[in-house]
Amino acid sequence: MTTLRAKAVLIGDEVHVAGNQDQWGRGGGATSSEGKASTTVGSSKKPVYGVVDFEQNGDTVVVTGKIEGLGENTQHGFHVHEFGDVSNGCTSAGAHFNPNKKQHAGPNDAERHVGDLGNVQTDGNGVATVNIKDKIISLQGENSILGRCLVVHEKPDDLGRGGDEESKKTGNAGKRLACGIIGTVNPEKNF
Ligand SMILES: [Cu+2]
Ligand SMILES: [Zn+2]
Repeated sequence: MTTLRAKAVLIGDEVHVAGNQDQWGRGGGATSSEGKASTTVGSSKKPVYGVVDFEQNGDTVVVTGKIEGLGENTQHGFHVHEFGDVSNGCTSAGAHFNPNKKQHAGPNDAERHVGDLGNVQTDGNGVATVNIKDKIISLQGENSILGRCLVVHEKPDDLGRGGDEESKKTGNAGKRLACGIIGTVNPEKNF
């Protein structure tokens, strides 16, 4: 049996939005204080960019990859969101993937959104190395994350322990810095 694999390329929200801003006058996901997306992209700040691989090993999905352009020594909420749609930036990805109508929590909690993968931690260069093993997300069946969106946030996910209402919905992870659609990969090619 071939191993099920998938991949997501995370691209900054402002880059997704840049294309439709000039053309359509929309700009829902862009950071308002920064003005037009092109100025953000052209600045010296490194855009957020990442490649994340998924491999199904029995009931476990191994998630590995690197995301750069984040803050230095910071934590960032990391989730699968419900829609594989980035047409209006990461906003179009919708809410956390939550087919069973549960409350938001952390990856090790019995009750959680399927998409709740917790946080990624960056090093002193703003690079997060992703290395997660999870038994709730899947590359097949009801909990399949294929065709959905992987999102990395501005702030840490409080894992549902923030004590306010928003904590049980989003973990107070703030803006969506970057996102990418989780897609199938060529099974004959090693990543
Ligand atoms: Cu999220
Ligand atoms: Zn959640």
